[in-house]
Amino acid sequence: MRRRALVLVLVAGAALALVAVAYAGNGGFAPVSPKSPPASRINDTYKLIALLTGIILVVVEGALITFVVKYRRRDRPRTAEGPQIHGATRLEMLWTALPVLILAGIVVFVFYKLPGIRNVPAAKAEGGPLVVRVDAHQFYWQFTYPNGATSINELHVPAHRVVRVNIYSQDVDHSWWIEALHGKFDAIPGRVNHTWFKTDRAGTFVGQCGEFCGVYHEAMVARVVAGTPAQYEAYLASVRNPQVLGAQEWRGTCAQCHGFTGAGGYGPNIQANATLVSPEGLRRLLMNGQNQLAPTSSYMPPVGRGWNNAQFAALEAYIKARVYKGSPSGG
Ligand code: HEC
Ligand SMILES: [Cu+2]
Repeated sequence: MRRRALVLVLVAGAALALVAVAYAGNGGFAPVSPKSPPASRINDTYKLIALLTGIILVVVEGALITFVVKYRRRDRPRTAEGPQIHGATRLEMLWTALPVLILAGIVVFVFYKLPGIRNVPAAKAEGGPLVVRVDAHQFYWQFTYPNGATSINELHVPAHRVVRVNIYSQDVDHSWWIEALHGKFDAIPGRVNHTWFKTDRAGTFVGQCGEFCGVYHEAMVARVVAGTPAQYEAYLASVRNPQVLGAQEWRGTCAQCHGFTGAGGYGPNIQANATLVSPEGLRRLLMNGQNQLAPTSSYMPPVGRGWNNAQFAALEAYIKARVYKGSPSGG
């Protein structure tokens, strides 16, 4: 009677667990569905390994449970010895060879898929891939397009176009990862990594910095927005506008620590800080970072390292127009 109740509870528990997974759809249980060739090749590899390990799990656990039930003690005395079996050559060969074959199969499959994940297609028909530079910063993503325009946290591309991403870091290790589009690639200071993608549809694909990089690591969310070629061109033209760029810079970087109005947060209140309206002082601060103001142990990273003049100018103009509340002449 008690045993039957126990079995019932276990079965109900297992059923609930499965229902939860099914209901959640893909609630983080499996990888997101791929929308670009490298991601779908990675996904194929995941599926093969999941299938093989799934079969192994069922076979091994099934045998274990069967044997536990079948060869249970029953009413034999506790001290009774089981039969002493020695040597089962065929079985031993089998359980040695099979894992070797399975592992070899996985290795072959991975090496078969790898070139399609790593090598950027030549895309000759479109005049070569669209090459975009990604700079990882504490704590935002910066994108530089072939015409020199930049954007923050949002990368716009034409859908169905091969995009090569060159990945740089301006400070510490980060990791560039848009799960639906490609694998995870580290952004390492002093080194350039690259990956590629080609979205199979228009849409927005969200990614997250994949390497813990400091206090606002979790805020390093990147969006890849794929649209028509005309939408892409229009976006490039829009970020040429210093006001748009300045707003992106303020919101994507400074506001994170100083608040949207500059009233303070992790970083101090800077609304009336004279450095904001001193172009040289501001550049020095943004290129080098700072850790001086007592009694705080918080640190401002060199958020503007690698910026060009247009980027600094756009930020200065935005700050003057929208943030700075001190005396107009500055300090
Ligand atoms: C990761 C958090 C962070 C970000 C991002 C950040 N700051 Fe700071 N900021 C700080 C901290 C912390 C301090 C105080 C530094 C210290 O202790 O010296 C600071 C100080 C400052 C100061 C005061 C310097 C002084 O000596 O009075 C100014 C001005 C400033 N930040 C402007 C900016 C601007 C402009 C941006 C965006 C381009 C920005 N900060 C981005 C954290 C940040
Ligand atoms: Cu990061």
